[in-house]
Amino acid sequence: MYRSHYSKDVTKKDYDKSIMVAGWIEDIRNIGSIAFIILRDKKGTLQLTVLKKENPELFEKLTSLSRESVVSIKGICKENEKVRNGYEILPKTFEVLSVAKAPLPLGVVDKVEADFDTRLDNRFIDLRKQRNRAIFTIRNAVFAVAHEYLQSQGFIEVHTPKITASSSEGGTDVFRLKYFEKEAFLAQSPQLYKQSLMATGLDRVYEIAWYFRAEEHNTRRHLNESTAVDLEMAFISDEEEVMNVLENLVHAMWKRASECKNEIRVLGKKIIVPKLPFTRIVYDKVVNKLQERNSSIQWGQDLRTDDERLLGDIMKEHGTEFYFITKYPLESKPFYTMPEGDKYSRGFDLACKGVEIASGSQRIHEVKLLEERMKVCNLSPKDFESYLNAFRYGMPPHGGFGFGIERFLMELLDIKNIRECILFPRDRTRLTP
Ligand code: AMO
Repeated sequence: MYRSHYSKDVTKKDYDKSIMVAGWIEDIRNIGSIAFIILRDKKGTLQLTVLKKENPELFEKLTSLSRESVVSIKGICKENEKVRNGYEILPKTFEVLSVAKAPLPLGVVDKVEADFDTRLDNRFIDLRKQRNRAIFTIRNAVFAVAHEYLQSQGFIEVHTPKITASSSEGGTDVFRLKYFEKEAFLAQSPQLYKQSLMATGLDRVYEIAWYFRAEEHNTRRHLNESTAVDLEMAFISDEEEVMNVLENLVHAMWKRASECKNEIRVLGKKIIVPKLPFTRIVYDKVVNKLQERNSSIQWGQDLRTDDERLLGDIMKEHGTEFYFITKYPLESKPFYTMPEGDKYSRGFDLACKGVEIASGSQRIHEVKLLEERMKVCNLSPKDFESYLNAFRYGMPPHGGFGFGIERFLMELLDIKNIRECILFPRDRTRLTP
């Protein structure tokens, strides 16, 4: 190994001993007889203090390296209160592991932020910035707790196909591809599979995976490839049981994120854990509230971005940032949504600060009704034969949700552009890196 310690793992016990550190050279300040070099690793930075008179050759070689070159250093760790970490390293030997080309396409510690496209084009450097990496450390933490929470509730993790024969969420924003002699689609959601699994006895399943939507618009909250936690549970009597799992999951994830103190500090954020249960507000009331504030929304329509934002403001005035919108009109929800009477459905959305982060419903589990609803939605049951078969031989009542992780991170960390919340975003114009 080229490293015995990360910058943040050095303790008083290491003082006056020889240790080995490795990382990227962030900055070199050469003042003639002495040089201060800032070395960066996964956990932070440390200072190398190099004295010319002690080893002129080592001094010369180290101080002439280009910024962002990768080195491994063996040296004596000395206590020094004036240095931020409380210690510095006096290098004795070193090895250059990789020399960085100059100039850099993007600075790592520059005060002036590069434009967003330059950042994304050079994401491997963009992610060297502590702030940007912190987002992914938090992302990792919230995924870990999602697994823990769902497993503790008896859900098992499943993986369903991402190349599919039919589209689950409607025709327009689906990516089509040639699958040998047939046409296939990239999965927009695991909807049809997670429901089919409810017929198997695996009656509580979840999947954390990526989905593809050919959304034409380049907005700050849409991706063409995004990540979601999807869940399906059987033997429910109404959608409230699903909403209950969702709010507990979101709460556990928010709480775990609030415990990532170092990352939150680096991001300069404050995370306040919401109280449970989240507010429930029926769709009809939402429409009234929006119309009172001069929105042009008509009953039956889905909320447009402006309406969602306005509702976020209204709910904030009532002291709530998380809320479920329930009892959506049947016509605004997908074919698999369980009707409630003629006009309404058992579909819901979960919004956070005016942004939809999840949606779900109780589903139809009777095949006749499912076929009828498909026809009303201008879909042909013939195209869904294998899905429909799963409903013909014993299908319990069930429901579930899809919960967008990048949307969640945006709201959690108050990030304005969803692209910051995924390592390598795919949007209307971006296919690389
Ligand atoms: P829906 O289409 O509402 O529902 O998607 C579920 C959640 O996924 C996220 N999401 C997106 N995030 C980023 N970019 C996109 N283009 C994008 N599209 C969706 C959102 C959204 O709330 N099958 C149903 C879920 C279910 O009923 O189980 C579905 O896919 O956070």
